[in-house]
Amino acid sequence: MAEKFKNLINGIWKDSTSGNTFENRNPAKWKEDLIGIFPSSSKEDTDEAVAAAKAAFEKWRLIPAPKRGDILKLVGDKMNERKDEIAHEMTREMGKVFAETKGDVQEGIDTAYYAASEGRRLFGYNAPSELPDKMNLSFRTPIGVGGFITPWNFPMAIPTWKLFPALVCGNTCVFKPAELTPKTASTLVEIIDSSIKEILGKNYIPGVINIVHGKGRIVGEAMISNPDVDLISFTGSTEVGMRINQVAGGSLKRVSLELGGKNAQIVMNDANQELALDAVLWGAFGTTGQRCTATSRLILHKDIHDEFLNKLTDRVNKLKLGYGNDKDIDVGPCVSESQRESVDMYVKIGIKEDKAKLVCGGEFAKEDDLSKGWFYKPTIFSEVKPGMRIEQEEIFGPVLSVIKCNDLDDAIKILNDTKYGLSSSIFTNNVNNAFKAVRDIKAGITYINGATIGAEAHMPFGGVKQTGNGHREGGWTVYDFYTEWKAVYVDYSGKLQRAQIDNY
Ligand code: UN1
Repeated sequence: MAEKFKNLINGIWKDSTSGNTFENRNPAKWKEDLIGIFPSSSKEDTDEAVAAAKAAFEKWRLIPAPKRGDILKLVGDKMNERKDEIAHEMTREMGKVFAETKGDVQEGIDTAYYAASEGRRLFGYNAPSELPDKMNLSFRTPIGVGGFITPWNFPMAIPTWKLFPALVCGNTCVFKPAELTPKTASTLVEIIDSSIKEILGKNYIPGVINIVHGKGRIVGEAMISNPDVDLISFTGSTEVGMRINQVAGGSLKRVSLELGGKNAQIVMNDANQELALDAVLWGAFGTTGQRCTATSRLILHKDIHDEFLNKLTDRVNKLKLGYGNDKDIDVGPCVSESQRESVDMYVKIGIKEDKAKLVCGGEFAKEDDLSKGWFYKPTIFSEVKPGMRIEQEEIFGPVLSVIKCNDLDDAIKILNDTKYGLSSSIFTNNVNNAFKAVRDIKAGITYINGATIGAEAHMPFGGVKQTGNGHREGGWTVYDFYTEWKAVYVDYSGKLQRAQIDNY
């Protein structure tokens, strides 16, 4: 019998009022491994969770921030203790290899400890008053109820990027995780709720963290249209992000969007080629290419193009596909059947419409046990030209487009010429090339001699153009999103002092 999971609303684990459920299955062994049954929740469940979060906010905002930080410290400790167990289960539900799911949990632990310490900072600033015997201060204050909608590719790290800073700042949370990775999300919420209980004891506040499983079309929609939700943080597709911005903007909610990417790695003729090869393999095929930061374009200088492509193809053909909890696996499956269909659709577009050259891969992987899951062979297209669909549209799978360039200016122009701007990378041993790239590449993240993936938890994370709406996650930058500023003027002169009038 598969385990049955519940929502957490107002401190109580309960089924959906709809009575509907959905299955969570292993993408590497689809038919044989049913992980759990989860509630497919209704608008009523979502509204109930928002009401609980709204009530909890009035108590939670009064808990001193360092105490809220202590809770996050305990959350980080618990995640650390359970790191391997959580990672194995995450590999089981979303497919990426165990080393990577451990990294995903570690990113959450880093974010927890960062948030814990921020509880003792949350700095505001003060400034001199223009009047005598008067003091000017400013404080960060919590906003209220946050709605959080997260994707399946980083089932632990991405929710922690949002929930942890939101909580330390004194906001309360309603969390709707991706339907493909509900188990990792449930574990995270159980850890947060039990840590609140342990630290607050008899003063435990139910409703600070709520999880409502189910469909974006129902739970997500209910969240973004509920007037009691004050802010929304979403990571996912540009299309859905635009819809959220429209609906949530209608009631002036604060909205943070982390959306698509079409990231490129440039390799110049003066680069360390072996290093650049390792990086592109990791950036393009790690996580089966299912990262917003994945390398989906490789821009090769014409002098090294042929040699580099040959070496890369050899290496790609040696990548070992399989279940990510088995030993020595390089690449797991696509997360779902429909995701694999979408990858295959783009490969067909690459061949038929774009007329690019298929160098390797380009089909489902079905040898032996691979036929049990949603495996796709790592794929390379060469002779890709700027403007082709496979060069412009986000594929979110193990497909790399190789483009030849003439020089640095040409490379940067090709790199910049998409509607997205998340991550980017250049391999060069010429310091002038490197600094020019840092200045001219239009992206939120640029790596010099590193792959496009692997951002660190304490650095600003996000992108330009249609990758987002200007906010950043990670580091202290995200604390601007989860707080409202309050300016406070203290007049101790004992008389009415009119600013801008009595002093000039
Ligand atoms: C994502 O794919 O949405 O920088 C997040 C990276 C990871 C996070 C990726 N730390 O690749």
